[in-house]
Amino acid sequence: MDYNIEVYKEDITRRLSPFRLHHSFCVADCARALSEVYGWDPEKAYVAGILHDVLKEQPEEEALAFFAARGIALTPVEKAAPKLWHAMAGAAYIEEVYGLPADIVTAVRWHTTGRAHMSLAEKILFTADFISADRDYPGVDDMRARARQSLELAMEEGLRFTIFELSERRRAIHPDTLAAYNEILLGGNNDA
Ligand code: DGI
Ligand code: FE
Ligand code: FE
Repeated sequence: MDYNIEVYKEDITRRLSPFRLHHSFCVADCARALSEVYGWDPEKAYVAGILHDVLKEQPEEEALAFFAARGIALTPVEKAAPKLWHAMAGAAYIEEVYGLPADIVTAVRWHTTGRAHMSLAEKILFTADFISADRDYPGVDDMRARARQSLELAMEEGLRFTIFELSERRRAIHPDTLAAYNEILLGGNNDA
């Protein structure tokens, strides 16, 4: 499939601040590199990275109208966490507007929370968002080392950090975040 990468770049350049634009390019490069190691299509990974935060700076009222128009109902946790909306809206947007394939769409859809039974594409984008070149939190180099060993190792640590931070700030943890964490922690697909 041919991807109109120049069109996607124009789209994010129009929609995102310079800071987040730079982040998107870094995630795209990182997702491509991880794909070369772990075996997803590097071009798809680059596209997913470019577009993963495409609606991150969409005004909240617009996001809510976007969901309402598509009959997408938010759970109470989602209603209380506008930071989760860009993944839900972004996935619907890139599917509708660009007709992108399901592996790219689901990678964008779950790049913020993760979920149980993640695909390779989902794991690669989720991990790339944590370790891209623009990230500089304490411990990021350890995260990069983990990601070279295994995606699950990096994801487990990333999810633990997210759950810790959110609980410190008295924020709700999305069930998909917990499902992703529990599955990796227990070492496989442990339903129920
Ligand atoms: O879009 P980015 O900033 O690059 O990164 P992201 O899509 O991973 O978004 C991170 C934000 O999402 C961060 O502020 C925490 C929030 N978040 C992630 N998982 C959960 C969550 N917020 C809630 N309330 N619950 C979650 O499970
Ligand atoms: Fe994001
Ligand atoms: Fe991001």
